[in-house]
Amino acid sequence: ATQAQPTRRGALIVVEGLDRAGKSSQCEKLRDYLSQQGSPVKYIRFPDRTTPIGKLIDSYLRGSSHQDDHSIHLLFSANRWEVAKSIEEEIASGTTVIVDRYSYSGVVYSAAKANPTLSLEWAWQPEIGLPRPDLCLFLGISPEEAAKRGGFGAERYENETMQTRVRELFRTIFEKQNGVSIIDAGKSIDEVASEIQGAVAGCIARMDATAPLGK
Ligand code: T5A
Ligand code: NA
Repeated sequence: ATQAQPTRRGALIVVEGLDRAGKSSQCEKLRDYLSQQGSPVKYIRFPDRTTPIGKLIDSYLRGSSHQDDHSIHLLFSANRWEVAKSIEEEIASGTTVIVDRYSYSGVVYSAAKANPTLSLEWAWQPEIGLPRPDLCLFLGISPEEAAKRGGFGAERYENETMQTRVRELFRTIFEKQNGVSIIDAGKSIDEVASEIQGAVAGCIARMDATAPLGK
């Protein structure tokens, strides 16, 4: 008698890191690599500037509009919640989803503003219940190396004070977080890509693909 195969879900892989660390370049390379291997894969990024909420975020980041710190924080979070269900559906159907920035960027950039009523703890609350990554890759890069890749751009947060605080806060949260792979993103694009491929293969081999995605 043949037994029905249990449905294998996809993995949720988050790529985080400092500005100019090469997150988007690496997400694209990972998507192409997995898809060449025959794995169904989808690449999404946050903020998703195309939705109505995303347009408010885009205008804020470009400096064309002002938002209260708490208010913009909740919009970034809402921008994730508006696609949470579709991420879960993709994963359940067997597709691996690669996410370019996620809740970690969400809490770190907001808490880095040092607003007295916007603590890391406060910032985490609206993220609770979002799909939980199976693997988080953190791309670390020195300020000097990042500057070689174009220096600061024109967007909000692209300044020395913010970037220094962001760097410290990322270190604080990733020191006590499980399931994080720290990657030296100062190496060449191909070296970083192959390190990421190794970490992703390890995660997929270890995870129980018959158990549902965490929250
Ligand atoms: N934010 C975001 C919040 O405040 N709250 C939130 O909840 C979220 C989700 C926009 C801002 O929003 C904040 C954080 C940000 O300040 P964004 O749109 O992701 O976030 O920012 P981007 O400007 O698109 O991305 P980054 O500047 O962070 O760049 P990436 O994606 O890390 O780097 P990438 O791949 O674009 O590469 C940058 C340059 O370096 C080169 C590339 O070719 C490119 O020119 N490069 C390399 N050069 C040499 N060696 C390598 N290994 C290289 N890898 C890439
Ligand atoms: Na990017």
